[in-house]
Amino acid sequence: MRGDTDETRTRAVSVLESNRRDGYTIPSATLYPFQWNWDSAFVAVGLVRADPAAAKREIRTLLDAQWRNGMVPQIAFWSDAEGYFPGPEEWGIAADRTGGTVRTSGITQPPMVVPAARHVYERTGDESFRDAVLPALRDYCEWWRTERSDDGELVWVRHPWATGMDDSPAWRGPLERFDPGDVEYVREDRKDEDFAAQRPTDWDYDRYVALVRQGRAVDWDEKRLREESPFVVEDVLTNALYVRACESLSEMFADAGDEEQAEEWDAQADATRRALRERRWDDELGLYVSHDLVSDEPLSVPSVAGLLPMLAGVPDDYQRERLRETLSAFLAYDRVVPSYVGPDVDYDRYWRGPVWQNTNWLLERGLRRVGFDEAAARVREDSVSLIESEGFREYFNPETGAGRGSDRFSWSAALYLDWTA
Ligand code: 9YW
Repeated sequence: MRGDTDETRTRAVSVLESNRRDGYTIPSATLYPFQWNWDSAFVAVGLVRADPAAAKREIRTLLDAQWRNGMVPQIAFWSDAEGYFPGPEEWGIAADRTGGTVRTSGITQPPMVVPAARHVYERTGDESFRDAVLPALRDYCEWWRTERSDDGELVWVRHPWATGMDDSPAWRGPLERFDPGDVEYVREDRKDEDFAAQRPTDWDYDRYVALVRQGRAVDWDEKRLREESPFVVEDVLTNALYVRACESLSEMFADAGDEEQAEEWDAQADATRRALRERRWDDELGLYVSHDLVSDEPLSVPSVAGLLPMLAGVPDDYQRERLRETLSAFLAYDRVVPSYVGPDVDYDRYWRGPVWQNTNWLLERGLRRVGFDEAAARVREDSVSLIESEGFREYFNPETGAGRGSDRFSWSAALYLDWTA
């Protein structure tokens, strides 16, 4: 078996090499030809096992795209490439936002880059890397709490793409509430008919595009968007990763001897963790749920995102036991973990049911943190075997195990390197 694993690892490294551009890795050569934020973070986590210098560079290039206000954008358009919509013109971000380094999209993604940087630092022990990235990482965490939090505890996002789980059924309610009007555009993400059935629907896309145009119309003015956008959501996955980000920042500052900053970010992690525990628990579903800040309503759906606060040490004893029960619904599949287990589940379509390697990786660590070691082992085993039988696919059908979406997908290759190290 180890022979097979070694051979698959070699292929994983070659996928990452072929998806590498100048200092960063694109998620997929056939689908996503630029640098994506949390994709690069997951790539760095795995790449550090094979090529530590490239892992450090991956993170530094992403941080080079940071906006002057601290936001790290979802996409950095480092070079011209065909085949993706919406490109830089559609986003219409003025170059002075980033200090002129690069054009970007106008939203962020879950702050995985902070724990990823810590992971890379931990594996390499490279203090000059730590010291070089710490100020940018701190500015990013600071941006979240000043620009993206109403109460200094939970943080919000204003586009489904920013959650990393674009067409999660959790966003249906808020998206139903607004009429996108007659939006004209040409999708680039549906390469053939089979593939189209595995991608978000036009109904979803119309709203994604309308939200981008709305942002551009007000020149991405955060205050106006907070007041006017129909989509303002405290996403449970983003908040869980924000806690991990603040914890990671605190640990790196402590390591660098800056006790004051270490304490400050530890306190922030604590505040967000407590808010998730006390305000975002859904006792009926037995997991945590996102919250719609426009209608002030919980978005109660059984999404894998609702299990991820385990990663941030959120559950109290009662919640932990309820989560154990909830988990059985997520683990009752041939191949785990589906991204969603509620009504209208679609096992082949994007974030409406398929298994993803990145949420599996986060969940495995979450399960270990709360002591569910058996479930964690199952998640790891299935993740590895899905890749060994289907290749580095973007996502997988939990009932049949069939690979779905694009192939030679970077974070699937990278996380395989970490799973099997
Ligand atoms: C998009 C790149 C991104 C991922 C997201 C995933 C998808 C669509 O692809 O987003 O156009 O940004 O949902 O998590 O980062 O792989």
